[in-house]
Amino acid sequence: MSQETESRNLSAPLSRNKHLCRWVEKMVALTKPAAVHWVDGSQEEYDALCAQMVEGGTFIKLNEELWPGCFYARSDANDVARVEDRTYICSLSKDAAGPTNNWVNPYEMRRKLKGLFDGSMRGRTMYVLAYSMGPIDSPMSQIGVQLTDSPYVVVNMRIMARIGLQVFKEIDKDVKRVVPCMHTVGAPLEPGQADVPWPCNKEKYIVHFPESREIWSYGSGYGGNALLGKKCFALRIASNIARDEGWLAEHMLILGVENPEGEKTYVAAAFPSACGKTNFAMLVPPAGFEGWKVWTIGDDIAWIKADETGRLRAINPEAGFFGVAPGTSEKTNPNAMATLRKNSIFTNVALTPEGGIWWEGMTDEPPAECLDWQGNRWTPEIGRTGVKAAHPNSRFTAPASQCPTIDPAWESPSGVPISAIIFGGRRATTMPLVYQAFNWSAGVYTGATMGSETTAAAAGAVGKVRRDPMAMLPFCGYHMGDYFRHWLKVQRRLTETPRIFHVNWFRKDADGKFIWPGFRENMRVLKWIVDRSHGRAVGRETPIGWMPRYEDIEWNGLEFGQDQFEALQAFDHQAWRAEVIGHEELFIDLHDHLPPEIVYERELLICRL
Ligand code: TSX
Ligand code: MN
Repeated sequence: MSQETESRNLSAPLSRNKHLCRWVEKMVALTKPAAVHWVDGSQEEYDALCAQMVEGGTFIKLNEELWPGCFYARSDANDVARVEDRTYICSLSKDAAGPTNNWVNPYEMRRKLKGLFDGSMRGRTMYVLAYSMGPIDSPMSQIGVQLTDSPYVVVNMRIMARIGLQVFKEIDKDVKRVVPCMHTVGAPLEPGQADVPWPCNKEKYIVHFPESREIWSYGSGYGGNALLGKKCFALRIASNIARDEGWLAEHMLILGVENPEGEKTYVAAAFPSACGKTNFAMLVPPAGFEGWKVWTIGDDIAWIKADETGRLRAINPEAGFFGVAPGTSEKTNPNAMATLRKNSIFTNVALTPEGGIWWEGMTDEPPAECLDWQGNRWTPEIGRTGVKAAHPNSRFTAPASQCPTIDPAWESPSGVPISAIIFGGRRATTMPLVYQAFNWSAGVYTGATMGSETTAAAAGAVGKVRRDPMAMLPFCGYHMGDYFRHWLKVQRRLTETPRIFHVNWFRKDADGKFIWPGFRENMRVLKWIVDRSHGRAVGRETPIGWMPRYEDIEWNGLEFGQDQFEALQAFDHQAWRAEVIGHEELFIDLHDHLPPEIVYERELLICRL
């Protein structure tokens, strides 16, 4: 530890804000930690926390030659993913939360949480972690302060957000409202009691109070349950703020397409899980696209707002990638591999004997031997029995600044202009490779009805379409019907409306084979989307929207026949009749809040069919 950090009194407040200091005191009295540490966000502090976690067994330092500045963690087997059934939106009225969120009366929930948090940090250090979602100097940024007893959370948040002194300085300016975030792993230590590598509680509560803009998280140290800036703040709380202020907090990647003339077009895209969102955000153009470049702004969350001229602009509120590791490789995503080479944290992947890491799909050949995500010996032979070396939801936490394709404007305080919005899903049938919705409200309908076929990884019947409107089903902090209304309303602020598209990389032929090669070849679809967004008249009208003809796609560098393309884009009347009936299932749940435009768009679609 540096002289400076060593000599700093960690429990001395780093903010002069009276409200903040009083709240911290109150929460100390409630949770009764053994110590308080105001997080300054320095490298020295980060290094010290990592060293402390290595000492305590939470972290293993990876081989410095192979993985410089990287650490490895294994979570408790009961704490490996977000817990949707333990996630609550505690609005004053149940109706405001809607049927797709869990709701408990906020007074009742506060009473429950008070009991759970009482003494919950005994024997541990409470970290006072100030963070900014979005660049410090951006008017679109929002500030939170997370009180947590998890040093793992602190170091992950240092990668995922802007934290520490710079944020306390912002708080002391007293211009932005601060979202208070309480977090405990729910594992107090009695005097003399030994700690475990991954403390957590089998009872978990991930609670949002949308009116008072508060987050309370109990019992988990993993991902979206514990890194409260991400799903809890940047989506569930921010969607409430955005609804009140007239902007959009979306579960979207942002990328920029640069053509050989240097013209740059930014698009935002929403996909449900297991569609390769991070891969798309870091796309490498294929052969035949020399001079083209895809730039990455973000891979998960977009805050989108109309500027004073009526154009949508977006920021990525995050500063890092918390990506699913399995399936990430030099082939599927070389830019992600380059990003996570150093200064990254790996959770629940496999550990190799030389102090490296591995996961399914990282290399063609698995290592001869390693330790799996639970610390058990793993060999390819064991792998053949179906035992995974890495947990399917294992993660890397990596700084966005290390991404080779990170956009020069990724931290621009005013964001980047959005020309197109893409929705997508994993669909074996019905959905063509790409189509463009006729207009904004038809596009909102497309987003509202999107869905993905359940894969083996997800619960439920394999092959059944699960509706996931705008990929926001688990992340919208209020009634989904009101959310659609808000989307429709946003158009009134716009002078230039982004075009809306739907893509599907996953259509299969009669033999069950993927028709589209996907990955880098998706650039060809992206080019058509960019062309359409600039108003270039390439395509034909169909009942569901505008579609490219074979000659509207750039095929240079790929052999893909017209017949294959027709199969990929085929419009199947019968399948679409079933599709619109499927839309109704979701709408029935939302009917009393469903905006009339959505019902009208459905009628129009049925007429066109
Ligand atoms: O990420 C994917 N993308 C987007 C890439 C920019 N994946 C992986 C999804 C799991 C997270 C894809 N999988 C994509 C895709 O476009 N397409 C597919 C389906 C597919 C898989 C394999 C092949 C072709 C398509 N071909 C061979 O393996 C040879
Ligand atoms: Mn996500």
